[in-house]
Amino acid sequence: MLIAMEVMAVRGGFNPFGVDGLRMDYYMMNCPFADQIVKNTVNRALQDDPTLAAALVRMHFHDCFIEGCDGSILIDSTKDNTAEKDSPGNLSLRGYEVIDDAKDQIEEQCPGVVSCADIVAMAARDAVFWAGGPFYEIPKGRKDGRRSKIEDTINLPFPTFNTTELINAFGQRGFTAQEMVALSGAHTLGVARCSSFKGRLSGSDPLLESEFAKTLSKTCSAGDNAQQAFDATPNTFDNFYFNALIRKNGLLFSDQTLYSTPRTRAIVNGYAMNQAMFFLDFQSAMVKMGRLNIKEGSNGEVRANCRKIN
Ligand code: HEM
Ligand SMILES: *[C@@H]1O[C@H](CO)[C@@H](O)[C@H](O)[C@H]1NC(C)=O
Ligand SMILES: CC(=O)N[C@H]1CO[C@H](CO)[C@@H](O)[C@@H]1O
Repeated sequence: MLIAMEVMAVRGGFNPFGVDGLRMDYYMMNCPFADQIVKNTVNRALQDDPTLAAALVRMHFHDCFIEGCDGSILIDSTKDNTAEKDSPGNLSLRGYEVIDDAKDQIEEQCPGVVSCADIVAMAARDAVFWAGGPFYEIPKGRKDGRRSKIEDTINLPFPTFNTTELINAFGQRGFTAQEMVALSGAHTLGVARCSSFKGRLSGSDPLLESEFAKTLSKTCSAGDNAQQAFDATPNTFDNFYFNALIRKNGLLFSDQTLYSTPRTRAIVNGYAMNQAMFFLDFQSAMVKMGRLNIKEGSNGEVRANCRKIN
């Protein structure tokens, strides 16, 4: 059986063990209820506050894009180290207490086994599904990293990026333009604060349509922290985001730019027309994102407390 699977893997067929050491059944023997605990915890939290679905999905993205999916986003700053989470531009990340809650319950059942990075990845998966998006199974076995530095957050894409810059930023991490557009579709959930898009209102943004500019100005009249939803259904995972781009109602420049170049415009049109296709591409891109620079073996650890390096 094992040999047969290895042969398949060599031939490039479906490999249940993954190309790295990640496996679907990684916790089957030593923490069989890990997935269930995360799912129940996320569902309970989202029942109380549906806006946390967006937060949990974004948390996984920021975790993976900085230093790989290694839970570095969860680390609290100490007197000697300012962590990723304390960078001004990224402060609107939320939902840390949901991860802590799941981790506490898991530690009670199987101490020292399940990494915080895996919990973040599972929580994002469960948040997408809870919000009406696709269910996708994810391989597990990520180890937690020991580095979390504010300066690393410079590696996140900026909301001012044009399509070329977005394709480059995601291309550097092995994503195609199509996968980048699919992942941007995560903006079907959640909100941005005025500070993230007010630069568009200075009159220099050729992609900003005048009616939509009025909407954004009105939002920003309430200050930098005033929130604007990415689409009409910010707590529902659907393809409305892509329809908004077609109507020139993309919230960030980095959203609307996807409709401005022929190559990505075709992808946006496709997802706006066919939600099932968006879901399919999104789930495989999320699984791929969840494999970015993962740490294994002695390159990482299983943190006892997600906020602190052991
Ligand atoms: C393509 C490049 C991307 C850029 C430039 C970008 C930028 C941003 C910005 C500026 C915000 C608003 C932050 C705020 O004002 O508080 C935001 C929110 C969000 N981002 Fe992205 N993002 C990108 C890709 C992604 C990806 C790949 C995901 C997940 C797979 C994601 C998930 C989210 C979610 C769910 C929110 C809403 C958060 C909430 O409501 O709490 N983003 N993004
Ligand atoms: C995108 O931005 C880069 C860097 O600022 C610039 O060189 C390039 O011309 C821009 N591309 C388009 C299509 O606007
Ligand atoms: C996307 C974003 O706003 N990133 C910012 C996170 O915080 C760092 C540190 O302030 C900034 O350099 C990034 O631009």
